[in-house]
Amino acid sequence: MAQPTDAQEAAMDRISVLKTDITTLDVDAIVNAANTTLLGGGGVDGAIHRAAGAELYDECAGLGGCETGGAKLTKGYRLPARYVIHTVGPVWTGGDRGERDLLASCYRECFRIARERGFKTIAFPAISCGVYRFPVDEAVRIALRETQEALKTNGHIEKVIFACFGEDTYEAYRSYLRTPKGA
Ligand code: AR6
Repeated sequence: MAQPTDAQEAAMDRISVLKTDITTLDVDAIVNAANTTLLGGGGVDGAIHRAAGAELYDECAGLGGCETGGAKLTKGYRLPARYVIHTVGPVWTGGDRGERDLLASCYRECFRIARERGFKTIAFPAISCGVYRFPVDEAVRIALRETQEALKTNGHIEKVIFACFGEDTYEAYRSYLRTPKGA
């Protein structure tokens, strides 16, 4: 595994990995791992819609869906988070259909919206790592690479939280982030 550079280490100070339910987080925006309809589903999507209430569904219904790799913003309604950024991760089908680039695009699009809105705190679930079956190690590496890249040019963001529900994603983030420089 490649070792982190100084710039990456500086970015890591603004990254937290928590084992938690993302719907409980009091941040500017939480990210939803949605599907192209944006009309809800299972996993983290279902949890976010349940916690936010019916008004979230109503706003989503007016958005006209979202393409894979894209992202759209709504309010957070009954969530402690002010906003929800809905992104659509790729379904993993072996890696030959642009899945890695599409997942990277999800993170870039979320950070683009965060920059436009001046968000200071943002929390991500492990996009595509559930029903969409993306290999966790690779997904975590893509998430951290895109986050470090975004943090280099976005001084506004104070904290990026990776909200992990399962042990697999939590351990993958922890093991990547605790690898000491030069080890
Ligand atoms: N907080 C944080 N993470 C969670 C939570 C939660 N409350 N609940 C689940 N996770 P998934 P995907 C984790 O399947 O793979 C939906 O039906 C979960 O353990 O939610 O992108 C959508 O509508 C996993 O690590 O999303 C789509 O149809 C991660 O979130 C489809 O699933 C993502 O798992 C999207 O699939």
